[in-house]
Amino acid sequence: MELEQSCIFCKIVRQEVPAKRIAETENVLAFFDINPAAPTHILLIPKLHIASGNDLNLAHGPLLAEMILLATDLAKQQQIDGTGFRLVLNTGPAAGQSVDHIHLHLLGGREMGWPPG
Ligand code: DGP
Repeated sequence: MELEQSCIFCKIVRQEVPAKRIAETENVLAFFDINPAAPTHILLIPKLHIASGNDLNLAHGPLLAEMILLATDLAKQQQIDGTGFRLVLNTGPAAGQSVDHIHLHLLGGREMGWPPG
């Protein structure tokens, strides 16, 4: 509970911290990343606090589907579906997870290398 009170993304959900929101569903909020790494860079988060991908289980299946389908809808809306886009779920410090509330990055609008750095 204490973690959820101080979590920056929970604060965005509660509108205690401003964010440029683009879409939401019953369980998912989408907003533009404050530090974009691509011409289109949107974050999709569950409205309820889940700290990391390590905390996911089968019961989260419908939520994950909701996140991915909203991301693909937004990719169409942002017109990056044709050129291509990337969905990223950084999990843990070595992968670069800096906010302990799961977030799916939707990145597009530029060429991307593989493997990612
Ligand atoms: P990651 O490194 O995977 O944990 O990505 C966290 C992302 O969250 C990073 O790209 C910057 C973004 N971010 C952090 N704080 C805020 C915020 O207060 N508002 C918005 N819009 N994005 C944020």
